[in-house]
Amino acid sequence: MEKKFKRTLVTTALPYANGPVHIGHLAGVYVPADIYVRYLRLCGQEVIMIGGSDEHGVPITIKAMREGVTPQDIVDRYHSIIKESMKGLGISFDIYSRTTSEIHNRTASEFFRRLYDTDQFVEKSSMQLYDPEAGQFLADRYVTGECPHCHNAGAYGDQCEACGTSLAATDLINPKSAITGCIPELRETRHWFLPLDRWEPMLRKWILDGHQEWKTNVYGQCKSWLDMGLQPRAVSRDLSWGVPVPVEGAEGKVLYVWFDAPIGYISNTKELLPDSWERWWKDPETRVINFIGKDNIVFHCIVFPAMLAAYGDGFQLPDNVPANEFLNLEGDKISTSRNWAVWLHEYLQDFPGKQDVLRYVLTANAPETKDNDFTWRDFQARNNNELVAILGNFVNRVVVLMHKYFGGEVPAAGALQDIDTAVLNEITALKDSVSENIETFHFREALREAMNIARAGNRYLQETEPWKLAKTDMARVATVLNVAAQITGALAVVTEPFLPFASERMARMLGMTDPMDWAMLSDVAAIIPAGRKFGEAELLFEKIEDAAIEAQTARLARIKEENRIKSFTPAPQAADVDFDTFCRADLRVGTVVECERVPKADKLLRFLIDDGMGRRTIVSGIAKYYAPEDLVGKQVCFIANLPVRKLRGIESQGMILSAENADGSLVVIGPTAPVVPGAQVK
Ligand code: B3M
Ligand code: ZN
Repeated sequence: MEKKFKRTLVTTALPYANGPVHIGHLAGVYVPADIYVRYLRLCGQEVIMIGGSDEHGVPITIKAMREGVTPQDIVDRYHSIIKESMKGLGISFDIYSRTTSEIHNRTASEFFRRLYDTDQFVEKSSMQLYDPEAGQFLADRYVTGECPHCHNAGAYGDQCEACGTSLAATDLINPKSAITGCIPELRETRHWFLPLDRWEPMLRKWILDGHQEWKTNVYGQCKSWLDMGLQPRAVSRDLSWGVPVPVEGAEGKVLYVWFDAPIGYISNTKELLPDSWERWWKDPETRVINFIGKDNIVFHCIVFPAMLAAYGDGFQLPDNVPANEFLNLEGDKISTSRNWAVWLHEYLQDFPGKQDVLRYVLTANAPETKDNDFTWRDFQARNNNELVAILGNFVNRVVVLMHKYFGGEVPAAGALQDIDTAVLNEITALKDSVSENIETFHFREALREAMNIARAGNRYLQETEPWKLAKTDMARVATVLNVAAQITGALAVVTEPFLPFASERMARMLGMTDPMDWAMLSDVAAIIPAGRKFGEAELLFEKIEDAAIEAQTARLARIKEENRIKSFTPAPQAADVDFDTFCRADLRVGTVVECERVPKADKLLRFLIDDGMGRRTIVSGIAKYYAPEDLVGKQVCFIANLPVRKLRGIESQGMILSAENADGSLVVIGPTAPVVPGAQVK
């Protein structure tokens, strides 16, 4: 790629250490960032990738409170799960640190202090929600209530997740403390605000005039924020968990998590490169790229740049902020609190050795321009029909044929025919397209083009049929397999950013012992020299069977059911009924003598009940929930004095009582010990 800049600093949003990372985080941030960084490294560029856990903020303290442990326990637990699992997936951070580190504390504190000393803040008193029972102010997620915009009842004090609006706790209708559940009162408190309005002209010029090349979702969000007019934003909170506000008289106040977290990018660079970190932040020849999800756009494009500009001292603003949209799971929004996610650490356990499959599916389906859906069926299909059938199959065929005809040693090519030059030209065009797409953050398209190299390879073998030529013209077979070997070599290089594990195995199979680089593709006819000895053929990918997919979909079905039960709210109590009216309903116990399905009615069962007075027929709509034979001999409660009703031609003499479950299913009500048939229920 062209070298306008000397080096690239890639930052990845710091995930909150209040839970493990899931496929949404990966598709939105870490997989695309890793593809980008691996590609730049292959191109021989100077690049570092900065990551780390975001260990402050209210979600962490709330989780600690609910579990009865300390916030430090929570962040220790999830930081190590996140760090290990990212490594397991091959996300190649140069550093993955944390915002509870000593160096971060110092850096964030010093950052605040400098802005304070240079009058970059305004100090204001305002009325904030206070929980008198807990004896503390309720910042951000410590308050829930009704969203003033969309009227979702479960909005948080900093944001409504239903409509995406960012809120102040005092905006909520009917606010409630998440600590004690009590209704908060307003109390006065003093905070520091960053006057974003002062930076509006700079931000307008920098983004709206200077970065029209940004993704439309990013540019559009910035424009609408700027057009609404920027307001001062509080950068401190009344909390005990966080970086203390380094100002006298600020006891009990910490930096707002969104003030300290982006400074984490700087602290982590310092931790990685104590002597040269400034080069990565302050040299205009360094290019900073922030990979984030769409809910983080305003913080990275408006707030953090304003902080950096206020700090001065040469800090560079990001050159690009390639934010993605969201990934859904099987049609529903991914949610940590509802456990609706595929967790990376669990995936790595359930699918050992299949890191590349997940990387592939998340890239092929990346939510680059719109929200997208992850489904297990698509995961299986992409593995079986693309990775196995196209990429794995091609590489395997070439290596097997090389062993069969040339003892595994790549023969020299003879004179190239048109079909040979055509396929080599096609590979050149495709690898250029991969480059161009990666450099412009179009990773899905880049991956498609990389796979098109394998498609072209398969087509080439199909058209040249070396297994037929082998009967008559071994010289021609040598040329064909030499060309095919070049295509496998191109694949080993081109797939490295996307599928690093498979790429490494390809390189081993192809005897590529030197480290790979993108420059090897400058002449695609000469990637693998004649005389190169191939290793044994191994399968790059294996089929994923239905059973593995069904285990995952069954797990999701279980979670859905658990969530339904958790979110069940009983219907409000009905209006009072006087006792005499109630007593007019004649409730009885009877024993089921016969029970069978009503033909052509999939909901209905016909019961014959021994009611102590004789036999009566009752038709009931519970066929979906019971096998008729299981009910025979059971005792049930029924209303005996309802008028007779005809259902499907059958006269039903009463109604069997049942309770409706959270999922709408029905459970028949009966006595807890045997009673005499015909007994009255009182
Ligand atoms: N922890 C928010 C999030 O995970 C946040 C990102 C910080 S980036 C500096 O959405
Ligand atoms: Zn809302």
